Amino acid sequence: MLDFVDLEADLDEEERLIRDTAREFVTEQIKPDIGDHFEAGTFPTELIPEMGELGFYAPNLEGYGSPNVSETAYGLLMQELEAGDSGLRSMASVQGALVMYPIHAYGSEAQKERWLPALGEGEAVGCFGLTEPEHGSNPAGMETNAERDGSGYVLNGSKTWITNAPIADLAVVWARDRSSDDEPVRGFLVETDRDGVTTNEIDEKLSMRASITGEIGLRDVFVPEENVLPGVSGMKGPLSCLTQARYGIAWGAVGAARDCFEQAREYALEREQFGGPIGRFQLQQEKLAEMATQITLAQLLAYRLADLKERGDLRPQHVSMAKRNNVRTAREQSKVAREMLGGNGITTDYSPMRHMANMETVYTYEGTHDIHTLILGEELTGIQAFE
Ligand code: TGC
Ligand code: FAD
Repeated sequence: MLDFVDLEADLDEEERLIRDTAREFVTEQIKPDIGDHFEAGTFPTELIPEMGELGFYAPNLEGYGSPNVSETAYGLLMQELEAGDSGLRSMASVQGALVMYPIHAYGSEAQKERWLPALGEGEAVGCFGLTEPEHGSNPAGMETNAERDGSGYVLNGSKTWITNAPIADLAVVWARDRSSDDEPVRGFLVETDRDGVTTNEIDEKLSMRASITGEIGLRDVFVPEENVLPGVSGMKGPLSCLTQARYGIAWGAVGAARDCFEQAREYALEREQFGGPIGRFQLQQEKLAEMATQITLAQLLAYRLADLKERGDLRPQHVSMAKRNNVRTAREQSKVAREMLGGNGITTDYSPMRHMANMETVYTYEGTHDIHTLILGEELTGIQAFE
């Protein structure tokens, strides 16, 4: 596997073990069938509990069954899962960074005990409802709202493009609390079997086909007071979760790009044209050299992020730079790898075109490339250019 500057040498035993466990899982359980899942537009849901047993959901959290592994170990896990498919990493990212993290960071003791072990073991599936049909890049404009009603709240609104919504037991829904004058955004734990909740699947996707995506409809849905996340109010709630998930994506994208590189290198050495392997042509070697260089740079950024996160110095802007850069790298290099595979490259027998299609989603979700550009622009100039 590509590790040009020997980053492996600095890993501890636990980090190697977690990486190798995930790599083996992907090799044995994902790679054989992922092309079929991609074609069929399905996710291997039967593996969700096994992924829990293997510790793939938020192992970097502490307590409630989570082992509190290092941020490097967590990153390596995301990298290996996304080398299998972005849909697989998405499953783990949403469950861990977008559902378990907010409950862990902002939930009551009862909420933590009720949900964290079940989600960690993959007995329950969660989803994260922030995006709305009319409010994607600017979630602060959300219309979904909560009205006080006796001992709880009544929720109305709709969320769209929600990973795992159709198979989720629990949705973390972000809504405006109309009972306060300033209508702050608050997080609500909504069990999907509550009256008034619908979770239709979105099935026309040409990207992320091995991931289940849906809407969340909320029509006069009652949730008791104890389902509100008590520890946060305002956009900081959902945005802080995005920082966790974007961190995982910065690592994951490296895995997808690496898988494309490995496939292209193998193909270049095996495929013969004009009397020998195509890997002997300088044009092909230039592609491999550039791919390896870009992937190595992305790896270095991801490792640096882990160090900053470990010592508590990671800022959202650092994560924006890495999400933006590493996903762009994976998007561009998957295209080059596809090209090196010629006609075979457009089939699901090989991974690059599947990764390439997935990268269109990864480039767009968790803050589009443009939005991360503007976050960095604000950091560098002090001038906000969103509006
Ligand atoms: P702004 O006024 O800048 O900030 C509001 C408060 O939030 C704090 N904050 C953050 N905290 C932690 N992490 C971050 N990334 C944060 N960004 C902002 C900020 O300090 C402030 O706190 P306080 O205490 O002062 O109140 O917020 P804004 O509403 O103007 O945000 C601007 C913008 C454009 C950056 C933000 O809206 C944004 O990031 N938009 C992109 C939307 C997005 O990424 N959506 C993702 C939806 S979830 C998803 O795609 C899941 S895919 C999952 C999968 O399948 O893997
Ligand atoms: P828009 O915000 O409408 O953007 C359209 C275009 O305009 C983009 O190119 C964008 O970069 C550009 N643009 C927007 N604003 C600006 C600006 N100020 N300056 C310059 N350009 C701008 N959301 C969730 O809440 N939970 C999930 O689990 C989830 N999973 C997803 C899974 C998939 C497969 C997909 C595709 C999306 C998912 N999303 C999820 C939604 C995702 O986060 C949004 O699609 C994303 O935030 C962009 O919003 P939008 O699609 O409405 O695009």
